[in-house]
This record gives sequence, structure tokens and C-alpha cells, in this order.
Amino acid sequence: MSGLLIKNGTVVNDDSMVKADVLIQGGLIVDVQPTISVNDPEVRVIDATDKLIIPGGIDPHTHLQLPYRGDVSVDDFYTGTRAALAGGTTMIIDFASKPRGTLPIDNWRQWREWADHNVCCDYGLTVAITSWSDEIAAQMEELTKPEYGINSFKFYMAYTEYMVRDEEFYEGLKQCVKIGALARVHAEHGPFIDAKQKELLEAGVTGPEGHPQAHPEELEAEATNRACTLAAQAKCPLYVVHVMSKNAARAVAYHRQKGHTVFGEAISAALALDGRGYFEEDWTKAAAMVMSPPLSRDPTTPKVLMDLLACGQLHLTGTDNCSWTCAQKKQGLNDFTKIPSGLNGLEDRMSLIWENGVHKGKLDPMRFVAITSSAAAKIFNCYPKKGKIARGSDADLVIWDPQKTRVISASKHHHGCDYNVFEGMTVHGVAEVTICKGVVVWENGELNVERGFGKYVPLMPFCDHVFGTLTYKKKE
Ligand SMILES: *[C@@H]1O[C@H](CO)[C@@H](O)[C@H](O)[C@H]1NC(C)=O
Ligand SMILES: CC(=O)N[C@H]1CO[C@H](CO)[C@@H](O)[C@@H]1O
Repeated sequence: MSGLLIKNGTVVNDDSMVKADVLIQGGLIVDVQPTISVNDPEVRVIDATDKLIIPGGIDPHTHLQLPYRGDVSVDDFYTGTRAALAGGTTMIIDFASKPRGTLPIDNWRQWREWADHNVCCDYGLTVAITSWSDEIAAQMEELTKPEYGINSFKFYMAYTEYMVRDEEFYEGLKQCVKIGALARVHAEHGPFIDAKQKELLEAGVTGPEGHPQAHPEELEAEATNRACTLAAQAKCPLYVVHVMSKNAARAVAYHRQKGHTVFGEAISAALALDGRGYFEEDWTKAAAMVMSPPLSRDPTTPKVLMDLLACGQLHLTGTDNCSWTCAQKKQGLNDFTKIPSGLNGLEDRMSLIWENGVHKGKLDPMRFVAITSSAAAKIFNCYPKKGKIARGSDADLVIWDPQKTRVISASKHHHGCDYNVFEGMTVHGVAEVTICKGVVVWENGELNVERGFGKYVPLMPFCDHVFGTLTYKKKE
């Protein structure tokens, strides 16, 4: 039987690092042992001396091919997942999100249609709830059945056409607990942002510097605290997406310490960049960084967010995005509120976190694996199928060179966009070989994978990593 044998590397899981060989057959890891010998010419042997063998990254937060205000983000399910594989990420969780007035099951079906024939790695979905009714509540329940495979829903507290009001959010949270789904929230103060944008435009502020001014950090912290408080009232586990500022992170930690199940996600951009870029003279550079909530203008924030990931007050990392070409960004040339929101990260996340986390001495390689892969697999209930190197797990793994460096550049990346916000950064930690579902898909700087190679991963509700405290709590 054909297969792969990776020899002489160090296998890193979130709880151990051991020198071991890994045998892969039929898309699965079939053995992990100190020494494995196979006498079969059909099995290809790969040398991993001085390299780490890590579980493929899982990015729990992408918006590929997102239709937004009449345009579509430029990385689709094909280019986006190719870029992911080139950077060592082998699974994504994308958001099926459409504006108010649409139905969750229709949106789920639409995303499956877009993704299934195009994804190059496995993917799961979170469905966004952008309005509230009995019909929507019933559809949420339906979506948690195995044939749909949804175990999380996202709520926006900002963006006029996506946001739910607090009382709708509260109803949604109560429904999530009932059906065993994790609630995910974009925590910002929507009505304030709308008012502030108007105010800034009237005062003649039209450039990208208006963006962070319309989204003050304190309001992200306020909304994060409010979201956690409402979730605690509803006794619903909560996942805060893209925690961008120190005080938002403190709100997550505060509620966690009070005993509520709250997860905080940091995104790669917030760990590598700060918001001083919005004040760049070069419009294109400044506009490229527009995303919400914005990057923090405090230059110490990226380090602090990494420290919080290291000590467990934040839990995992994603990218959130959603890349646009420079031409698409130009829609907002005379009005910053029209700059499409979002930036790249899928290809560079793993290296950026190695560089700023492990290379800087803040994370050990096991914690790196936890925050780039295993924690996501646990929270979304696909562990140890994903996020672990062990017998029986999917053969999604990366031969990682911890010493090698590369320079990030749009001229070399595999994204669909013509701009890279991390342009020129040198990062330690490079995905030498990416193996997805038992197949070598990235090697020697080349991708070799077919459109549609990835599969949809149904995610089941009532995950113990999310609902365990509620399930076993003594009933009052
Ligand atoms: C693994 O290491 C052993 C001992 O150092 C060596 O003999 C062998 O050739 C190496 N295997 C590969 C595939 O490089
Ligand atoms: C942090 C970030 O970049 N968020 C953006 C990701 O893309 C979506 C869709 O454009 C935006 O809504 C987010 O603001």
C-alpha cells in the first residue's frame, strides 16, 4: 500500500514533543513510534532531521469569496485555501454570512455550493445570524443536525446590515445553549460607529485615518464586556472573534475568571502590526490595513496580545480575512467608510506567530501548536481527528523548519490580492512540506493540489470542551 514515512523529526503536539517517525496511509496517520521501518517501495520516505512535525494549522476565522456591498473579496475558496496550504494551514472555518433578511439554511447551502468544488483543504462553517425570528431560531436547531454539521453561530454587534440588537443577540444566545452551539461574536458598538463616521465625514475627515477614529478601542472593550455579560446571563458559552485591543482582552479574561466559558481569539495581523499605519502618507498602505475592529494604535498591543496567548488568557489565533485588491480598496478613496474592510493573513499566520511568539521566547513549540491548531480543533469539536499527530488522526501535518527564514512579499505569496500588509517582514519558521489528507501538497516552494481536494467537515454540537462545565454542573 502506498504511503508516506516521515523519519527523524520531532513530533510536536500541544502536550508533548518527542523524536518519532510518522507513518501515513490512506489519508490517516497509522503509526507514530520512535523508529518505524517499512520495506515497501511504494512508501515514500521523507527526511525530517532537525525539523519539527506539527499538526497542520487550523484557521477558525476566514471570509473567503465574501460578497460585501456589491463586491466580492478577492481570495476565493481556491486561492485562499492554496495560500493556506503554502503557509502550513490545512483546515479553515469560514463564515456563511449574509445581511439581514436572509435565512441561515439558504446561506449554509450557498456557501457549500461555493466552497465544495473549490477548496484545496478541509473546511467547516459557522453560520451568521443577522436577524431574529422564530423561523431563524428553528433553522438554527435544524443546522445542528449531522446532515448540516453546524455547531457555532456568529452574531455581529456592528455593521448596519449584519448587526443584531442586544435583545436579539440575547435571544440568540439562549437558543445557542438550548441546541448545544457555541455563540461567536463580533464585539463593537454599531450605532456609535455609524454616528461617529457621519460626524467625521461632516468634519472633512475622509482618509483612512478616519477609520480608527470611528472605532475607538474603548468601545471595543465596552462591547466585549457587554457581549460577555449577556452571554453569562444566558448561561451561554461565548467565543469573541478578533480581540484587537488590551482592554477587550482584559474583558475576556475578567469574565473567564468569574467562571464563564469565554474564548478569546487573536488574529495574526494584530500580533504583528499596530495601527499607526492608518496615518501613513501613502493612501494605499493605510487603506490596506482597514479592518474592523481596527489595529490598535498603541504600539505595545501586539506584544501584550501574544503574552496573553502565552499565559492562556487568550486561547487561539485566526486571521479573519478577507483580502481585497488595491483597486477594490480604492472604492473608498474619498470616503474611508467605503474602503472594503479586511486584509490577508491565511498564508503568513503560522510564520508570524512562530516569529513573534516562539522565536521571541514567549511560546514553547507546544503552546504554538495549541494556539494555531489544537485549541481550534477542540473548541469546534473535531479533535483529535484534527489538531493532533497520533494514530488514527487525519494526516494533516507540516514539516516545519524552525531555523529557516523567509521574507514576506506580495510578489511571492499565493493569495489573490496584489498587496500584502506584512510586506518586507522577515520571519523565522517556515512550512517546508505540507501534507494534507495524506498527500504532499506543498514542497520545494511549489503547490501541487487540485481544486476540490478538500472536504466539508461536519461539526457536532454539545462539544465537551465548550459545554463540559454546564453538563456536569450540579443543578440548582
Ligand atoms: C535517520 O537517522 C538515521 C541515524 O542518524 C540515519 O541512519 C538515517 O539515514 C536517517 N534517515 C533518513 C530518512 O534520513
Ligand atoms: C479584522 C478584520 O480584518 N475584519 C474584517 C474581515 O473582513 C470582513 C468582511 O469584509 C469585515 O467585516 C471585517 O471587518
